[in-house]
Amino acid sequence: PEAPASLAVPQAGQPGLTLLRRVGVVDPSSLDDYRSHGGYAALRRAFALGPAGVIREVTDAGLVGRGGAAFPTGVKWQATASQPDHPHYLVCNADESEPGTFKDRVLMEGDPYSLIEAMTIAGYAVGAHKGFLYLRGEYPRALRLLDNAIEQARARGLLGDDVLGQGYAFDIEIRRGAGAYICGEETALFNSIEGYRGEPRSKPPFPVEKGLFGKPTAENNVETLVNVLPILTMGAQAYAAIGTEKSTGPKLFCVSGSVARPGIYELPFGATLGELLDLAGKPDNLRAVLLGGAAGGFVRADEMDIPLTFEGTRAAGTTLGSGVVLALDDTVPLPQVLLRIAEFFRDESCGQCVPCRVGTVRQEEALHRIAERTGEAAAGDIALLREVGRAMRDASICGLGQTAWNAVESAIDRLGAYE
Ligand code: L3W
Ligand code: SF4
Repeated sequence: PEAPASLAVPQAGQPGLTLLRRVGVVDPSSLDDYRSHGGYAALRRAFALGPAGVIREVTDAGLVGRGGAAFPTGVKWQATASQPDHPHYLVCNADESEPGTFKDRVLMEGDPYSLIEAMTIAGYAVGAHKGFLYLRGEYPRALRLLDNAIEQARARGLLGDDVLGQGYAFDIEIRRGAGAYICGEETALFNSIEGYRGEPRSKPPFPVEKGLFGKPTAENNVETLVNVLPILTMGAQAYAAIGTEKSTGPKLFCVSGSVARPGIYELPFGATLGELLDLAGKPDNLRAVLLGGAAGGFVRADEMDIPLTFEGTRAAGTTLGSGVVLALDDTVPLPQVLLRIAEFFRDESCGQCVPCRVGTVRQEEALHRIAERTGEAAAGDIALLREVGRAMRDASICGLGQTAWNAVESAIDRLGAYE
């Protein structure tokens, strides 16, 4: 189905935004409008700096991945750029499928040229001449706008054999996902592009060495790439002054659930969970917040001081993930939410490895049983959940199986679910 045209950005048009500054302001189908709002200034600066200079800026800015794992982007780009094997590839992971995550969609629908410009810069930095944009299949509006943006950029010499007359060749091909969550895992995504089943590969080797078609590949999330534009236009130092020392820059948060104003919010890293929820309209009867999506964890309503940084959420025993903030008030039936999460993982497991294939089924079964019992009768199944959860975390090949028990564990230990 066609996505609605209105973008869920309560802050649209407000001053002081960095990543969202053009969203809801520019015409997303017009290259001229993008340029008149500062578009392509970052690419010009990139050509002035040269590939090594771009990587230095991104490293000095402290940019880390926004897909959930917070890996340093400069390290990834440097490792890709330095590989002797060729060709190098750039892959943009736009298969946004984490439940509760919709930030990349807003960027792509509201400011599609920014992603095309950022991919061109990333390709230049890592020595790639071809970029793949792997787009979630259920984002038809983003597809239309990105297709148009790529076509317009080609027509104006901003993609193609001689980008901006600088002698650098780069082009972008869009590939659509087909509804499988696992294809957002980088190596399953490569398999999908190559025409194989979307099953994760074992790492190492990491994609920087052997990625798409077995070649050195830099794979980055949409939001990560879009951050490169302000890094180059404002400079690494000014960018690093936003946020905290370890989590630099602005961050997009996907706020949904029991709040008055759900949508995408941009805040500097370091704002607290309470500050964000106040912006979104926190309910008086808030019971819990799911941070990081289905792969993340629950925190209680009295934990609003948690700083929204990678290090702050880690220290609080939870995760920031891709920026999901799903609020649940005390009318929401928690066992049903947990069952829905368990069902999701059981459904989306690719089935390649036993701990995840079997564990996600056993987890869902145990949760069904517990939902019908309490106290003593549930204790055995909670012990079973812990054992299965440990096996999935320790022995699964990829992040799906490794995180499939996170939300349930946190609901039991932090929220006292089933007590
Ligand atoms: C070179 C090394 N590269 C790691 C690279 C690696 C990857 C990146 C992060 O999962 C997480 C997951 C989800 N040399 C390297 C290296 N790399 N060591 O760094 O790697 P990794 O394995 O820590 O994570 P991952 O497999 O990319 C991502 C969590 O994010 N998540 C996200 C879900 C969904 C979305 C979405 O819908 N947009 O993001 C939610 O919490 O659980 O932990 O590139 O190659 N030595
Ligand atoms: Fe597939 Fe799950 Fe194993 Fe990942 S952990 S490879 S999704 S079976």
